[in-house]
Amino acid sequence: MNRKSTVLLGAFLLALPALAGEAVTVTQKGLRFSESALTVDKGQAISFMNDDTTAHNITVSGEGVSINGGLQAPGASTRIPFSKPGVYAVSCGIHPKMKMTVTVK
Ligand SMILES: [Cu+2]
Repeated sequence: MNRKSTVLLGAFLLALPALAGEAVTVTQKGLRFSESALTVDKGQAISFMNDDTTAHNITVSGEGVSINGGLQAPGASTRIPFSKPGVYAVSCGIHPKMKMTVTVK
Protein backbone atom coordinates (compact mmCIF):
# COMPACT_ATOMS: atom_id res chain seq x y z
CA MET A 1 0.00 0.00 0.00
CA ASN A 2 3.00 2.23 -0.05
CA ARG A 3 3.87 2.00 -3.71
CA LYS A 4 5.44 5.21 -4.87
CA SER A 5 2.88 6.16 -7.49
CA THR A 6 -0.11 5.30 -5.37
CA VAL A 7 0.66 6.75 -1.96
CA LEU A 8 -2.24 9.16 -2.28
CA LEU A 9 -4.54 6.33 -3.27
CA GLY A 10 -3.76 4.23 -0.21
CA ALA A 11 -7.19 4.40 1.33
CA PHE A 12 -8.73 3.31 -1.94
CA LEU A 13 -6.31 0.48 -2.55
CA LEU A 14 -6.98 -1.00 0.86
CA ALA A 15 -10.54 -1.58 -0.22
CA LEU A 16 -9.70 -2.68 -3.74
CA PRO A 17 -11.16 -6.08 -4.57
CA ALA A 18 -8.75 -8.76 -5.70
CA LEU A 19 -10.43 -8.97 -9.06
CA ALA A 20 -10.78 -5.69 -10.89
CA GLY A 21 -12.14 -5.10 -14.37
CA GLU A 22 -10.09 -3.79 -17.21
CA ALA A 23 -9.23 -0.10 -16.96
CA VAL A 24 -11.22 2.38 -19.00
CA THR A 25 -9.32 5.21 -20.67
CA VAL A 26 -10.46 8.83 -20.49
CA THR A 27 -8.48 11.35 -22.50
CA GLN A 28 -7.83 14.97 -21.60
CA LYS A 29 -7.52 17.08 -24.71
CA GLY A 30 -8.26 20.74 -25.37
CA LEU A 31 -8.70 21.20 -21.61
CA ARG A 32 -11.66 18.83 -21.62
CA PHE A 33 -12.29 15.29 -20.55
CA SER A 34 -13.32 12.99 -23.40
CA GLU A 35 -16.37 11.96 -21.34
CA SER A 36 -18.61 14.20 -19.25
CA ALA A 37 -20.06 11.22 -17.40
CA LEU A 38 -18.95 7.63 -17.15
CA THR A 39 -20.15 4.55 -15.27
CA VAL A 40 -17.69 1.88 -14.20
CA ASP A 41 -17.94 -1.31 -12.22
CA LYS A 42 -16.85 -1.46 -8.60
CA GLY A 43 -13.13 -2.19 -8.55
CA GLN A 44 -12.58 -0.89 -12.06
CA ALA A 45 -9.92 1.73 -12.74
CA ILE A 46 -9.87 4.68 -15.08
CA SER A 47 -6.66 5.65 -16.83
CA PHE A 48 -6.69 9.40 -17.37
CA MET A 49 -4.49 10.19 -20.35
CA ASN A 50 -3.07 13.68 -20.79
CA ASP A 51 -3.23 14.33 -24.52
CA ASP A 52 -2.73 18.07 -24.05
CA THR A 53 0.46 20.10 -24.26
CA THR A 54 -0.05 21.43 -20.73
CA ALA A 55 0.10 19.66 -17.38
CA HIS A 56 -3.04 18.47 -15.62
CA ASN A 57 -3.83 17.34 -12.07
CA ILE A 58 -6.61 14.79 -11.69
CA THR A 59 -8.66 15.20 -8.53
CA VAL A 60 -11.46 12.88 -7.43
CA SER A 61 -13.93 13.51 -4.63
CA GLY A 62 -17.06 11.84 -3.37
CA GLU A 63 -18.29 9.17 -0.96
CA GLY A 64 -15.90 10.45 1.71
CA VAL A 65 -12.96 9.88 -0.61
CA SER A 66 -10.59 12.56 -1.84
CA ILE A 67 -7.79 11.76 -4.27
CA ASN A 68 -5.18 14.01 -5.77
CA GLY A 69 -3.43 12.29 -8.65
CA GLY A 70 -0.56 14.77 -8.57
CA LEU A 71 0.97 16.79 -11.36
CA GLN A 72 0.49 15.04 -14.66
CA ALA A 73 2.84 15.93 -17.50
CA PRO A 74 1.71 16.01 -21.13
CA GLY A 75 1.67 12.48 -22.51
CA ALA A 76 1.38 10.91 -19.07
CA SER A 77 -1.37 8.62 -17.87
CA THR A 78 -2.75 8.45 -14.33
CA ARG A 79 -4.58 5.33 -13.24
CA ILE A 80 -7.23 5.79 -10.56
CA PRO A 81 -9.02 2.75 -9.11
CA PHE A 82 -12.68 3.10 -8.07
CA SER A 83 -13.45 0.55 -5.40
CA LYS A 84 -16.42 2.08 -3.59
CA PRO A 85 -19.84 2.40 -5.23
CA GLY A 86 -21.22 5.91 -5.52
CA VAL A 87 -20.90 9.11 -7.48
CA TYR A 88 -17.61 10.94 -7.81
CA ALA A 89 -16.72 14.38 -9.13
CA VAL A 90 -13.55 14.38 -11.21
CA SER A 91 -11.81 17.64 -11.97
CA CYS A 92 -8.42 19.13 -12.73
CA GLY A 93 -6.66 21.00 -9.93
CA ILE A 94 -5.09 23.32 -12.47
CA HIS A 95 -8.09 23.82 -14.75
CA PRO A 96 -11.19 23.77 -12.50
CA LYS A 97 -13.49 24.10 -15.51
CA MET A 98 -12.52 20.56 -16.48
CA LYS A 99 -15.18 18.39 -14.90
CA MET A 100 -16.67 14.95 -15.29
CA THR A 101 -18.73 12.59 -13.17
CA VAL A 102 -17.89 8.96 -12.48
CA THR A 103 -20.56 6.62 -11.19
CA VAL A 104 -19.36 3.37 -9.64
CA LYS A 105 -21.92 0.58 -9.46
CU1 LIG B 1 -5.87 20.51 -16.29
